Amino acid sequence: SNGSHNADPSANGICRYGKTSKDAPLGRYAAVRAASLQLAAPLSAEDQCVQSMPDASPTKWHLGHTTWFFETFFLEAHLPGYKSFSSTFPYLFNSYYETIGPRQPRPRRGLLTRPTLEEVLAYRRHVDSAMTQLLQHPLSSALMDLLDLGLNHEEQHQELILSDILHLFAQSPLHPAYDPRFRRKTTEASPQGLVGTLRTGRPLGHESEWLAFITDGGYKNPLHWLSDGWAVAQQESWTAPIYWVPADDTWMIMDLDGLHPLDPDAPVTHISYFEANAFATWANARLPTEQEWEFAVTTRGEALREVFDVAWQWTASAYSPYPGFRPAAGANSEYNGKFMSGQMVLRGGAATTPRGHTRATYRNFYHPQKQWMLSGLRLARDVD
Ligand code: AVJ
Ligand code: FE
Repeated sequence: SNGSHNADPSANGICRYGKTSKDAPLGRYAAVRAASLQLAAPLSAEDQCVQSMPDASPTKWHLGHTTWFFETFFLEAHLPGYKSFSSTFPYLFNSYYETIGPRQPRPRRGLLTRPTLEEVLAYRRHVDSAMTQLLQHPLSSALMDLLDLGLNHEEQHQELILSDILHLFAQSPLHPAYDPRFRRKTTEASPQGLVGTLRTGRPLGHESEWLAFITDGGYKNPLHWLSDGWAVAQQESWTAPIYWVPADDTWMIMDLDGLHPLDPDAPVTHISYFEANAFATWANARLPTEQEWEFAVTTRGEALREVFDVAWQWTASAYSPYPGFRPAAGANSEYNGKFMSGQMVLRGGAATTPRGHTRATYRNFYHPQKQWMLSGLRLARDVD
């Protein structure tokens, strides 16, 4: 892991914590597990039970699922004599592992009023105490790798908790703030562009530029759009990014700090690949491939801003296996490999990504029509 990003730990009012692979396993485990609870702390039990759409999960489910992951892959498999917490929780908290067994359908996770939040928290304590036992002994290198996976998995769900709670709160007429101190960063001047065959005017589209795209009829002109994107934009009547709320003759933006006026200097966030691509076409530019993105960041990273700590950046690359990719052995072969169809790669990191989680080679991925995660864009232009 690389903890050099997000230099100001309190920048967003979002909990950041220390975690490097040099730390002892038990310390790393405890820090990551505690961070999930800290993220949930501002939320009521009601907030944590509701599911706003099939892609989003209740916070309570995230807290149970990450616990199930350690119970299933560590404790059941590697702690002799481990007593499972409940015979029904594996059905409730298995996400998508066909090889593990049947599960609650994803769109119905919000119907789980039972177990109560208290019971899920007791599940966490039960698993944490067994994990503490396991981690006190020296770990084989296979178990060390599995611990990396389990901790990175929980960190991915920490970011998902925030994406999902924002989507939930955006449905509320009260527009609640998750954390009134959360502030999106505004883009500093960044004249330098990408190197090699590319350059960028500015790294991320500002809200004022996105506004220009809208007022120029960007959402109404099929010529900017990919056919699949145009179809979903019509189907779902897209006129602006999902968290833009019309107000008189301007826009308000819903974010983790609640509803606030559009900030012309803030980078645009929560956009689908289709919107990013349409904007790039309109702006006479394109999205970089993931190889171009990585080359620029690893060779000229210090000249680029907002690489890891504002919004994940869509690339023009499909989430396909690299040559030589082999899924992990066993049930965890289902972790990533089976999703390598129909999704696009995002690079970088976001304001909601746990500190030290991401790196220049990290491949995030989502379906091209999804908008609720903390996505943004970085433009590329061919040098003529
Ligand atoms: C990498 C964010 C697309 O949400 O499915 C969570 C993360 N993997 N549990 C997802 C993940 C397994 C993954 N994304
Ligand atoms: Fe998961």
